[in-house]
Amino acid sequence: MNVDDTVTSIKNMEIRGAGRIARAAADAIGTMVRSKTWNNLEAMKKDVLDAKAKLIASRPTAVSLLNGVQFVLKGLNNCKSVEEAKELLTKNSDDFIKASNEAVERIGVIGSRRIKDGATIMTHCNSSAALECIKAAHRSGKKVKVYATESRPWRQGILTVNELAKEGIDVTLIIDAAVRSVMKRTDIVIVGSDTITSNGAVINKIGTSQLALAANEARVPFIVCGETYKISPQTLFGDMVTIEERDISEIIRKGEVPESVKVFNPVFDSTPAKYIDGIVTELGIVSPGSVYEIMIKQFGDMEFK
Ligand code: RUB
Repeated sequence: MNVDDTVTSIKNMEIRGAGRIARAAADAIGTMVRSKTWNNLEAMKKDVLDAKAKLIASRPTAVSLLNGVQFVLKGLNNCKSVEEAKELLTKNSDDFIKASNEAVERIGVIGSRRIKDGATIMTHCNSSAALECIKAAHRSGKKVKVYATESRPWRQGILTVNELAKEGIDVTLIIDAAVRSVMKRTDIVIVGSDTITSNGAVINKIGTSQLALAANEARVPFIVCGETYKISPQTLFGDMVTIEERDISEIIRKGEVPESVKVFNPVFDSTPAKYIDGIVTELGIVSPGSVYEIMIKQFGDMEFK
């Protein structure tokens, strides 16, 4: 898919989920670099940087998008010719997509070890990484039961229940307001992440922090899954994560309430580190307090800004 179509698909949520949008953005740059011809390196760099700007603006919260694109552009400034730059960026794009898919698979294997045979799991929204843990546990022969939240307003929970049911997993759909009540029957919560900050807080679908509070109150372990490129090095320097606000038409039909009524539609929230028992990455399970070390290991040689 070309850059503009990818941007449109990300904006209108045809492509959604932090990992998927990062892979789509990497693929869009790879496709552009493969298919276009340039007379000089400066012209190519300009197009690539324009594409980067459009792609990273398509959804503001998931740092996976920025990190994925940065990965593809890594080394561009050292290239001496268009041919060299094309070869490098094409390889970077393929490498990122491969590594990203492998990371999800690895997270599934590692995270599944935290799921006991007979466990009842609660999940929120639709996270490939979180669902991979549940599927891997199921495939390894563990009997699991899942409560999946509806995740208003986009109802990504419908995707989740379909995906899990297809695998033959015992899954129950609940409304978001049922979280605290159903937590009593839950052994472990597993969710995904859009951005992980340097102090171990996790930004994920709106409502995630409610699951975390309810889990904390009920002494239920709260596990987050995130590929290491969900970590935001910028947060180390005080940058705040922008919480995306989407159109109110996602919540309310025109004319349903008087014009004077304000409607607010933030689509992500932040869960502080103190409510998180572990972050499952492709490198292993880390405590939220160890995010900084992982960040340095993974991003040490990259430009943070
Ligand atoms: C999706 C969402 C997911 C994370 C992680 O929100 O919050 O939990 O993106 O997903 P949206 P993954 O539907 O608004 O994009 O593990 O697939 O990267």
